[in-house]
Amino acid sequence: MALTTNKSVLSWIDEKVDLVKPSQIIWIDGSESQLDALRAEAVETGEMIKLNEELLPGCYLHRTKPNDVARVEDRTLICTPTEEEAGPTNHWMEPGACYKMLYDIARDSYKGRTMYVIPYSMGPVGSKFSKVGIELTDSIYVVLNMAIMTRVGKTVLDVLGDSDDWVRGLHCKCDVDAEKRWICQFPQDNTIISVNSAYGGNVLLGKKCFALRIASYQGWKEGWQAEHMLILCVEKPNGEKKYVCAAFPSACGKTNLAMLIPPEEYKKKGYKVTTVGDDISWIRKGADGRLYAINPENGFFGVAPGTNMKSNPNALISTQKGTIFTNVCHNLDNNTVWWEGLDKNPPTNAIDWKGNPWNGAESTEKGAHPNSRFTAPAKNCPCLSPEFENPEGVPISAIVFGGRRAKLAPLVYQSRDWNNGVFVGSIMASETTAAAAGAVGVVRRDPMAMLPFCGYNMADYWQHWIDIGAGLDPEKAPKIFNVNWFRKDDEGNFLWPGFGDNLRVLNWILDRCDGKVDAKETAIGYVPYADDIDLTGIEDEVSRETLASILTVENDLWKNEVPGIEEFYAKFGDKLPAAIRAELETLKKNLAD
Ligand code: OXD
Ligand code: MN
Repeated sequence: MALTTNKSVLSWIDEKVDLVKPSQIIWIDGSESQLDALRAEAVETGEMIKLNEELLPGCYLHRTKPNDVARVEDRTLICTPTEEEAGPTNHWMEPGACYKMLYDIARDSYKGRTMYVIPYSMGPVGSKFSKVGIELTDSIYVVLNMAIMTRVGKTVLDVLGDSDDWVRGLHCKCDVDAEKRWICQFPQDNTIISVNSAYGGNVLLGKKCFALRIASYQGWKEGWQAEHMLILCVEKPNGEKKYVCAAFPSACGKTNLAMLIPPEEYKKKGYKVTTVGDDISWIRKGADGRLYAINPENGFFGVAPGTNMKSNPNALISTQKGTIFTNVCHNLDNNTVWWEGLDKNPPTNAIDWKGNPWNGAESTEKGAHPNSRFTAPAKNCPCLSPEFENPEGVPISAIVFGGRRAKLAPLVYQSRDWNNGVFVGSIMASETTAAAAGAVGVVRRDPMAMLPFCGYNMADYWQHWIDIGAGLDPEKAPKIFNVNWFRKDDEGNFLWPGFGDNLRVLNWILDRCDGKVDAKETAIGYVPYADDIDLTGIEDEVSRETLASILTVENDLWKNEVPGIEEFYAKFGDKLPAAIRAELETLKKNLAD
């Protein structure tokens, strides 16, 4: 039975029912009993495997088709009326043509199947930050993942009432045919359609599709921001809490930074780090003139390989109950899961991510897919911030951008002001690693880590950043920084230990925000004096000289960087904001001086 009388909801669902022709419709009410019945059904059909209840209570394993293991950027479309609205960094299709293509694929695809109607809230239900979505899906796996990643159920529809302000989402698993796989966003219609995939990033429509692509467009129109940023809190020994938002391209340790464990000396002094979010921030101005952020998600969709008790104990502990694992290795000896980098004892009696028998002592193949995932409830996280559910969000002191650069960017630098900070975000780039297909060490531009996630023209997005800053009192605006944990020596060794020691850098950042520490002005912005970063406890690993070397700004290297920036900016033609162009001219001038 329908859980709402909202006409816009009911008529849209009727239309989609006519299109896909399900044999029955089930509304997800958010009750544990309903979710439990779905879990049982998924186990019965083999869609999920129930794991050891004693070791991993409430946990399940799912395998996707081997052709369906990651987001598909070249099949992700932004369907705005004109190509210019989508901009040069997005794949575009005219909405009419795209709807026709998708409807032809989706038509009758639910025949003999159930349509699940998932009402969900991105953000705490009823918060002024939050937005409602409805996802139609024919996959129980999607329902159960959405029930972890978002707030689902009847209460969401009660809050929506008769409003038309909700995001339409249609997911059709179809035949999981990679040739007919499309992930399409229609920003002007508040609509997302995803066909022929069953992999999380493509089908959990609340996440990348809504909370970034559609929401970035909504934020542009409504005066707020949806960003690909974690949110963490540094609690100082005096009890003061400071919140930081940070954006990094993938494979730069975002989840690890969000759940950072302070070094021993910091712990002893009373420092604590808590997590508000590990992937997405929705940011808006509060009544006091400061910027506030929420994490619109309710869980972590994290990469499993490499997660272990040393790299990220908080993430690992988060996965020990109520978690869905996707494409990891199944240890048959104790009915648990394993992945590369979990420990040094791969199971010998196991099933790999493709569903084949696997012996970790002998096999040269991977047991878990490199992009295998855990979907874990945020409430499991031992370091979850008490402000996680705060409907008012948390006040942001600093915004941090970052990337992986072996030589160029210093360990940390501060932008001169807001507009310069927007420029710093716009030139973000990372050197590719062996983890992704393609050449290693190639610079990929990824402004604000939003390249695959910005739902409109990136030039308009940068202008939106500039406009947000213009509406802030500079005293109250977050200060903007760039970090690079990945500087290497000539032999290719990392020069900074990273992980928990990154708190030493965060501490300098927060001291700068409070005006407590001086900095050296360079061509690109302010860098720390080497004496101002605390090395207590790691002096053997990082000498003062090494630290000084990774704080250097080499003007010659930066001069070499400029043509790449200009080439990237040229794609935007006249739409490039004048303020951004002016920042580039200032950089060139500073480098020439
Ligand atoms: C993610 C991503 O899965 O950014 O969070 O790709
Ligand atoms: Mn992400």
